[in-house]
Amino acid sequence: MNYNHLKIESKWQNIWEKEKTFKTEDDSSKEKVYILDMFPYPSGSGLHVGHPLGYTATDIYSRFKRLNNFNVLHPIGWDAFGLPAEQYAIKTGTHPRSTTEENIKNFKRQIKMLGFSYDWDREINTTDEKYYKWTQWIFLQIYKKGLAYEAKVPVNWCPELKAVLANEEVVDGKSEIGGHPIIRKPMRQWMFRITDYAESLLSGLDSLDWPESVKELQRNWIGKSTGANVIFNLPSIDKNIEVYTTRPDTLFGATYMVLAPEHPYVSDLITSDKIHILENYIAKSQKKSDLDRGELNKNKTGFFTGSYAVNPINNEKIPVWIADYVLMSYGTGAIMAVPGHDKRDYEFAQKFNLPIIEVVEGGDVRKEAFIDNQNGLIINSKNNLINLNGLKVLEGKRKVISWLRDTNNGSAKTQYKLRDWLFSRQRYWGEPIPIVHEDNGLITPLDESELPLLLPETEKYEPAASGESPLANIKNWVNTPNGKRETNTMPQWAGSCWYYLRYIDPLNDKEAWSKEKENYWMPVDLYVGGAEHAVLHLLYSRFWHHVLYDLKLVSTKEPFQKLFNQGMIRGEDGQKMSKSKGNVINPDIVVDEFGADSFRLYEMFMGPLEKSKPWNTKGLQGCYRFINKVWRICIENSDKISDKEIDLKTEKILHKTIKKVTDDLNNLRFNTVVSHLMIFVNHLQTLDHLSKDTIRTFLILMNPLAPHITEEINETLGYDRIASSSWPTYNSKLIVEEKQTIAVQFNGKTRGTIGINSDLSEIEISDLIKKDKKLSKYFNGFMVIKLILVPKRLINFVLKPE
Ligand code: ANZ
Repeated sequence: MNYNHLKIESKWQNIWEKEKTFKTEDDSSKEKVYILDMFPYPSGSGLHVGHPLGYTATDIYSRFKRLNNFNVLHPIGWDAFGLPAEQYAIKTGTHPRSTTEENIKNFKRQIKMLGFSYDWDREINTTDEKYYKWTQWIFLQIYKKGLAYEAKVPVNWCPELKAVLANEEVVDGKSEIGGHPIIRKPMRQWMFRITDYAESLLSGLDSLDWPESVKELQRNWIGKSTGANVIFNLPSIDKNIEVYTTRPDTLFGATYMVLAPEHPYVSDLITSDKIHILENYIAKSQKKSDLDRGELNKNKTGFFTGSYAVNPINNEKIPVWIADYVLMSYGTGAIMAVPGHDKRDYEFAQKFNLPIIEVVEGGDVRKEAFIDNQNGLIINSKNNLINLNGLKVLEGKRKVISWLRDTNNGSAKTQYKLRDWLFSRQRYWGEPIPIVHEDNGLITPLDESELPLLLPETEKYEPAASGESPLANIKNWVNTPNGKRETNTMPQWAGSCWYYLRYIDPLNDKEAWSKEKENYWMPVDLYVGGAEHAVLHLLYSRFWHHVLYDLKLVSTKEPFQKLFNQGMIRGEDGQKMSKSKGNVINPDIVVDEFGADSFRLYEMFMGPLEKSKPWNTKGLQGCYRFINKVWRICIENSDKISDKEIDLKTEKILHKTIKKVTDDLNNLRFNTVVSHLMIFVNHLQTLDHLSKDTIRTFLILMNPLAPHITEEINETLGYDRIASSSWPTYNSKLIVEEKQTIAVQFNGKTRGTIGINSDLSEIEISDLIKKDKKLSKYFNGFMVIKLILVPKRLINFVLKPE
């Protein structure tokens, strides 16, 4: 009997589907584990090999946990609103729904062919009205809590796409999709007050088991900074103006002031001869994004207003300038410029010949080194009101802040970089926002009983000429007896902000989820997905969750307890896979030729899950040969298998294998799991006699990774289904290990030694060496092309430059 992967795999997939093997019960007597994938956007090009990397990992972990008697929730669905289907509709007239349905069909076929153990009864689709009814319902809860508001804001307007894009959809002043130019244009929008949750989103991170790098990205995005607001007087217009500074200790070094061109005082401050300069300047500034004005701004521009401000600490008059490197959207839109210690101010002062005063010791002011010198001592900062000289920066800050407070010249202030979330889009293919603008001027949310507010049917998907969404053209939908419907729709982020809650109770038509079930299943115990979602998706969904928590609609403050980012699979040539490079691997072809089990095993064997790694057909073939070997040993040579007991050596190896596989699965170290299995099979190959029990135990260990072939062999041997069996345990007496020291060589040169357990595999030894303080450096800049292990003596890495 030859190994026929196509026959075996479709047989088991049909059985699982028919018997609903992986249906999850809301059985609260068992310990639960909620294992979540970032659900895919069903694009026209189908699944790429990166998707199954994460999905295979979570599938293995889910199967492992089920065998360990956990009640596992492992669902899948479709994040199916979004721009590509809409653009396709504009081009071809095909309704986005039918494009989306087609794509989902293809994705589903591909996911099913890989044998993933999802509970398909919980499948969700963000574009399904039964789903988006509740997305709209959550919008209403957020609105009623006072966290949604309308505002006229300058937005990224793309004349070509006729759509407003979010900042993250704009790259270098061009649209991320299509690369069309973007201009800034004020428009009425819906905003979410995510800034009210800045502190909550920041402090919540501390309790999470997430990669430190992702937490750091979120912290930077929220961008908390502490400092002071300082009040300066503007004698020419008899007004006070506030500036925000993180360095109140440098107040004696403020030699000029800068206002953002949009600052409300600007028009009062400039002398009449400069009005036209201002108008020109504002027009130019508004074409730039905040990023271009701030961080990326290398050639600073600006002009003098002709007016002066009075520095409260020394009563000196400093000139007031206008420049767009100061943003209206941050702090107060005005700054005290300290060119001695701020790089941006330094560049500006250099260009316009403004005075530079050093107030923190740290070398020559004209050199880079003095800037941001937080460790120096304060100098040049003394008068009859206050003396800061000799203080450290931190002490100086504290002293100035209390002086500001005591003299009513300012106060301590905390700022966040986080901006309110622009939540509306001028698109058709999104959730309608359940709001009516009444003729009497009132903004009225729909009653919950009126949900879902359905997307109206149309055949024209072009936005209105005004830039409003295509919905604005559908008059009989827009007009209600008392007013007009909101025509903006929600961004694609909306559906993915809460999908993990709907999986808990996907068919509930009375409420978004039942409290009881939510209480049992939340939080998500393991969330696996790509690092590209490190900031926005994870921040937005955490924001919704924090709000829902405050509304007592969910029982945990944070939604995702543990997060894992899988790495990227690159092309065989080491480059990012892309159609244009012709290096894309199509999973359909791989599965057809080698089978899902080999594919799954190979994706795990490629290397640690979090690493980015190149595809390698030879590696895949190696896994296919391994699977075939297992088949030969268990099926073709089955005459060697009997009920007789096995020898002690094999028994010991088996128990060590159980321990290692168990430990590594618990720690998501799937690549080493594969190598433990391979080593064990190599040992089996040397034996004349095999015990049926040993084979059965081995099949269970291998089942999470290669579920089809293991169930097939298991059935042939006459055992109950693995899917309804239990994970094996090991006898700790059988796994005492022997220590030994071996030499470590790189390209044949001995660079040190390492102490190991005698039964470690090549990969495990190599992992240890890569983590070793002294030895790991030899890998820098090199890749391993070959590994030679001489047992008990040495390991040699053959390297070549990367
Ligand atoms: C004086 C000063 C001296 C500053 C110094 C920095 C260093 P973060 O850390 O990002 O919060 N600033 C304030 N509002 C601004 C705005 N609307 N546009 C551009 N820049 C603005 O940075 C806060 C610092 O950025 C503030 O502290 C201010 O410059 C500037 F040695 O004030 B500082």
